[in-house]
Amino acid sequence: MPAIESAEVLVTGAGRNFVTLRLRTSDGVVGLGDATLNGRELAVASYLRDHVAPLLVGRDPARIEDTWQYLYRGAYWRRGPVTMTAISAVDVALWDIKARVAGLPLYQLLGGSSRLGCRAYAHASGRDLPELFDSIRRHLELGYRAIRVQAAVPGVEATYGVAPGGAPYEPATRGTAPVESRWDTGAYLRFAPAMLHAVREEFGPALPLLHDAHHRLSPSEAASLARSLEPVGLLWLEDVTPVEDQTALRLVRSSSTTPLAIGETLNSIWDCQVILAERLVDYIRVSVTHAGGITHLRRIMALAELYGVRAGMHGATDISPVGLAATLHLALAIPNFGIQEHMPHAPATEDAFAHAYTFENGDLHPGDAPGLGVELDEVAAARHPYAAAYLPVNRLADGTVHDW
Ligand code: CS2
Ligand code: MG
Repeated sequence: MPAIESAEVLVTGAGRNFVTLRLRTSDGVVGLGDATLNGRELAVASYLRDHVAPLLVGRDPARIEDTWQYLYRGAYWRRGPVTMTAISAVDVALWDIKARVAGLPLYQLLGGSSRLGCRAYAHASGRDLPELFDSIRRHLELGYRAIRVQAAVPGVEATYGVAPGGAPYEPATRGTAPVESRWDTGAYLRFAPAMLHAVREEFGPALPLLHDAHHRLSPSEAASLARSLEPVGLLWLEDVTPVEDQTALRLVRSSSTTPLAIGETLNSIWDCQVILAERLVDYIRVSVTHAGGITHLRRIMALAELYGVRAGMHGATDISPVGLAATLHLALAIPNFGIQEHMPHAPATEDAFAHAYTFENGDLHPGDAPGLGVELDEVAAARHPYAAAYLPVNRLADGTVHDW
């Protein structure tokens, strides 16, 4: 019986910071898992190196479910982003190994493809409406058929989701402390509906549009925004309220028919149990990287399916190519796929991670290479060392810390 022979944790700053777990078996099969937790990368690297790698060596790589339960129940301390990102990386690396041994792309082990490709949405943004319209046009020319729309709120410096002058958006900034931004909910609520109505007017009724409120509103503020956006006909309105308060969505849901999405920071099925069972959203955004890997995401998506909720999995740049590939294999296979977020990675990231997944005519496809279809080029990765980077901290005008 082959055994796991080594478990290495590789940290790189190729394009941005990424943590990758590489498992190698006694018969020479290698599997990769994404262990990147934006702004807290080294905590997961240590969890894996100091507490998980020693337990993996000698184990049977084929026993994926048993290893998942061993790490989850066996730690006693359950859930949480650090633990679940570490378990995810192990789980994905084991699925990669199993599929490579079978000589099949991972989606074949998950039931085979349920669709031709996974429709992706792009991020368009602008510092004003003309810049936003240009950004939407550019993404439509690239082939995207669904667009997330964010724009700078007049009077609010550094609005969430707005790229600096055409450059790709990346919220984490390098340095020894987070950048601090200022937030004004009133200004946002006066601006956002007008901005989204203007986009709808300019681009016509058929283009699927999305918008992210990034956890900043109270239930009544969120309900009133969702209601005012009904005529815009969004594909979804994302993260209207802070996500750990699952029942906050009840008021929003009962007040409006605007479709809702939430979940990129959730990391277990228990965190979305109420949201799903009460049908409080239309799309659930948990990621393979942060919510327990393929093994656990499959359960969450099966529960979601029961309640008519579809997958809209997180795909920001801090999901590495390894994490994105894992997401796409699952997305291609499950019956209740909705749409996949896509923020292309930086050239240095693409150099370090060769991947079989493709983007064509607005769709992502995981490709047909065995396993995940991702190879890590250690030399290219090592050219870019890790450097501390943080997500911003958000404050109100009077200095109170607010949700970012
Ligand atoms: C976002 C992310 O993709 C999204 O919808 O909310 O940009 C998020 O802010 C980052 O992934 C944080 O790591
Ligand atoms: Mg988001």
